[in-house]
Amino acid sequence: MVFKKMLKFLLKIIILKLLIFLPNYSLAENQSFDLWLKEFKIRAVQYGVSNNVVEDVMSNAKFLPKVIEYDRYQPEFYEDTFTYIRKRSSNKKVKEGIRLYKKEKKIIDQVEQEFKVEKELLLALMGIETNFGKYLGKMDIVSSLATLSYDKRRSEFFTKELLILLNLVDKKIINKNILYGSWAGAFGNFQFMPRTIRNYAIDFNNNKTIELKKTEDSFASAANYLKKIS
Ligand SMILES: [Ca+2]
Repeated sequence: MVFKKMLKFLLKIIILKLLIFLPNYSLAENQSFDLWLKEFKIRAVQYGVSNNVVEDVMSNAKFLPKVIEYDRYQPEFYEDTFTYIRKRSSNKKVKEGIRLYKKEKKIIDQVEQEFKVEKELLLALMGIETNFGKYLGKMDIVSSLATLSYDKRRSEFFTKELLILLNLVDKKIINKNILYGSWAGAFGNFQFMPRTIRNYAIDFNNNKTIELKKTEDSFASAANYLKKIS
């Protein structure tokens, strides 16, 4: 039962993802990254982030050409649909999900009951996003978001994401030392963007910090997200 249901969700999520990411190519000239950074820091302080956190977190922000490359060549576009789906949904993936479920049964069942979100959906989503926590991404997401903010293509969107992230660090909701994730700034087992963290993430085990790379907080946060958007 878990097997079939999860496979069904895997396919559904992949198709949704394919529909969401529509290509949008427009290149424009950029000012220098350093100048952008200077202006961004001023904006962040105006946004309400403390000066210390802005200086501390942004001091290591770098322009990452690779991020721009990824942004222009997302797999949704350079793989044909069949290859894309085949790579991401398989019986093997479902089996891995079941293995994780057996290991974390207590927490996952608790989350399912409390939020009324099916565990198979949560597992399928985690399988698609990070292959059950195996690919959390190793990018410094402050630099990823800075690069995409600096880049003209979707500057406003990513600037806002970066401001929200700094705000979360400032409020000590998110630890600044673990900000590694995807090239687009997504973070944790379910690849939440900063805005999703702010709006939906939960400190499920009540230890005063939201740990989206750990089962408890990440499953509860994903369940809360799915419950609220449905
Ligand atoms: Ca926590």
